[in-house]
Amino acid sequence: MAGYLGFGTNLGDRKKNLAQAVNNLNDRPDFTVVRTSSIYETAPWGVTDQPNFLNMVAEINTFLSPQELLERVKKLEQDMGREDGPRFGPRLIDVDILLLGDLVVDEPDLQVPHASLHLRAFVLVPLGELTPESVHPLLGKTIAELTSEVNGLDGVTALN
Ligand code: PH2
Ligand code: MG
Ligand code: MG
Repeated sequence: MAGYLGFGTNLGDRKKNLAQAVNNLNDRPDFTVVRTSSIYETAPWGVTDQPNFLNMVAEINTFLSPQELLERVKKLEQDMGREDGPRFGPRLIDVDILLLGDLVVDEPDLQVPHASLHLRAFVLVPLGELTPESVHPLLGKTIAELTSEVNGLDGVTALN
């Protein structure tokens, strides 16, 4: 199934953290990273008194179930040395499941589409670069439409 993962980092060597996360995920037969968006420098959202983030989105293909995928990304975050911190606070690497085809998952530890996807310019801009016509299965709007309605687009700048 085709899906989209969001990556964020605002601690350490941020570019290296993104590259390491993508390479590590790709390193398995049951999982492929098909393509990645540009990398964006983004103003911190939620808790504003912290360093800027780098954010990007990857299109993936996998036969893993949503829960297996969640376990995989949580393990990756831990293997890379992410430590627990405050909600919305600084992080070495954050990998969020954004979309999994048309699937809707609503479990205590996993919501797909990601519950805040439509509120975050730092997610919508890179996601829209890859798949502007994908429709949010709960909101019935395309990623391009959601992007045109979101606040904070001025805080999202492509690198290069
Ligand atoms: N992640 C958060 C909180 N705030 N802000 C930006 N710009 N990028 C993020 O990835 C981010 C954030 C919690 O996951
Ligand atoms: Mg997150
Ligand atoms: Mg997360």
